[in-house]
Amino acid sequence: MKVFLVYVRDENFCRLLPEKLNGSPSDHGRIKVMGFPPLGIQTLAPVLRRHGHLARMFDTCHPQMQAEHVALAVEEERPDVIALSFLSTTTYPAVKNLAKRLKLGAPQIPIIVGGAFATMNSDRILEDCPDIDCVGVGEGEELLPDYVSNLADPGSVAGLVWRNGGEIVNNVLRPLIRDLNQFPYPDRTSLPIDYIESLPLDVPAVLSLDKFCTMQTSRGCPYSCIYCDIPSLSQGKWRYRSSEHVLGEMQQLNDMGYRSIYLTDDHFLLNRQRISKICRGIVERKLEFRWGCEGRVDAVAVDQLLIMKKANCNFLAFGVEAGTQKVLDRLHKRQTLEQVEHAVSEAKRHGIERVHGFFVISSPGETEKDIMASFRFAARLKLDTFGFNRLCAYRGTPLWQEYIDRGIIDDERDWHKWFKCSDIDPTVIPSARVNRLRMKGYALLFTRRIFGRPIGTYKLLRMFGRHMKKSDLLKLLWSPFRRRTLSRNPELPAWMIELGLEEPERGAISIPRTQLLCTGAVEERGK
Ligand code: B12
Ligand code: SF4
Repeated sequence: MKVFLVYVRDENFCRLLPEKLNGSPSDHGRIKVMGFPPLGIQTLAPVLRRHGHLARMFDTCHPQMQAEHVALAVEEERPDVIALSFLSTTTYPAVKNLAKRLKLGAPQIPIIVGGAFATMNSDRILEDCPDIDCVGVGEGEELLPDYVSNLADPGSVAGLVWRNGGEIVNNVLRPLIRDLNQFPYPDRTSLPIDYIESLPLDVPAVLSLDKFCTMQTSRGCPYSCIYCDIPSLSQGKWRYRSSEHVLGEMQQLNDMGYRSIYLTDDHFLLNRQRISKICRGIVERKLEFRWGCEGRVDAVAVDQLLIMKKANCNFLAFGVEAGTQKVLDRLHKRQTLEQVEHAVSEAKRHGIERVHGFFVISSPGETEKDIMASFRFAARLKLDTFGFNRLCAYRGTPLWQEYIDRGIIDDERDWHKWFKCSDIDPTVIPSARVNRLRMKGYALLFTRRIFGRPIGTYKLLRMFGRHMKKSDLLKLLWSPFRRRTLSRNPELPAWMIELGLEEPERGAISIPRTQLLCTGAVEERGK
């Protein structure tokens, strides 16, 4: 069978490398894109091939892989299945548009979708979008080949949600894959795209022009932060590939010339022994790439940081989230401020080049004082970079459920949306005020940084300045203080729209005390 695998992107998370920087030698007709590679389809393509199928990949970041180009390829090559892959709620409208366009040209070719959002919303998607034929729930390595081999008998494919005439059928769930070592390594060569290590910002923030890719060595997370979809996606379990299997892939990447790797594991830092084995392997094999990862502050052992540094780990991102214990507890973060301070300073002491802190602001119950405390806390930490995003609610998280229970979200009508908490929750500081506080906080943070750690700041700016125009660097530095013009109106729950409310009536909703004790959500994501 022939399968088209199409990764659908949010436009604002990728862009073509500006021409000025485009002259490096590894061209060969490949385009260069500042963004993360589509690891989901890169993972599934070789698995399908191993089952004897043909797999062709598309990534919508490529100017020649837009809806009209994919539609043309479908009409010319007549694949047996079109598989659309996307990550988040924010991309669902683009996926619907693409499915509609593809169905127009080839109504008889089945379209299956998969990925995190599709997994959480399978039957709703089928009710909502007639152009999508079925949804693959969860991991695709076993499900997709099974589906492709059983097109005439979708009822037999565990994990599939499909349409049988007018009825939506939920097949039995497919258990999580136990042995993650059994699959081939992702295909990082077939797409004619080189992905450039960069920050997902509105200026070309290129970090390096070295060959860059992502990799996943483990899946899931056993914690339960209230803003995060991972616990429900991974059923609270953490599963991992053996260090040998991981090192095999790393060796391959090294030999292919990759010099920068980002691990997209939900929580790479969970198992000390495993980290140690992987890092020792990198050192012994003399692998030359540098790498980065994300993890929780409470999982970092000093001995691992030393070996991680030796193994060329140059970037570590921690989910700090807040500078008050009250808010951390509300987010169900299960970490202390002391643990944050310890992890960050140990990472710097061991020489990790760039230590990043993810923060969220405008959590339920967070006061203006609490927000400023987070900025002051950030200023005290030895972080190199930081991001303060407004907390958001996504379907599938405990926070989403809290909002349903509090009558703020109507799951029937709002399931396809995502919300900034400050737009919908009366216990959260209003959005406009949050933005002003954020500017004030950044001003404080930048001032303390420049005067408190001038050499560190200079080195950091030099690192960013290597591949960025001076004007872009200035724009980047200025961006936190820029007055934001909204690119879209805030997403609001159906009932607020009906009542013509542009923001929640603060103080109007009384919240049961028990619910106040455990809840929150992310604009980007936390750890
Ligand atoms: C890396 C990452 C990013 C990268 C982007 C990566 C990229 N390729 O463009 C960056 C940092 C840019 C990013 C941005 C955002 N992200 Co993000 N991201 C992740 C993360 C941590 C890992 C994704 C990954 O690499 N997975 C590894 C690959 C192998 O897995 P996969 O793609 O899911 O594919 C597997 C299955 O899903 C399935 N599958 C995939 N496609 C298909 C198709 C079919 C047909 C089938 C059957 C199966 C199937 O099979 C694959 C193998 O098992 C996930 C967390 C997670 N664990 O999913 C969050 C996650 C997906 N992100 C999330 C969010 C919210 C966002 C943002 C909206 C945040 C923001 N506002 O800034 C943006 C939106 C970006 C976008 N849509 O383009 C949420 C989504 C929640 C939701 N309900 O929407 C997640 C789940 C994180 C979380 N803590 O909740 N993200
Ligand atoms: S935010 Fe990080 S630590 Fe919390 S549940 Fe999600 S992946 Fe786990």
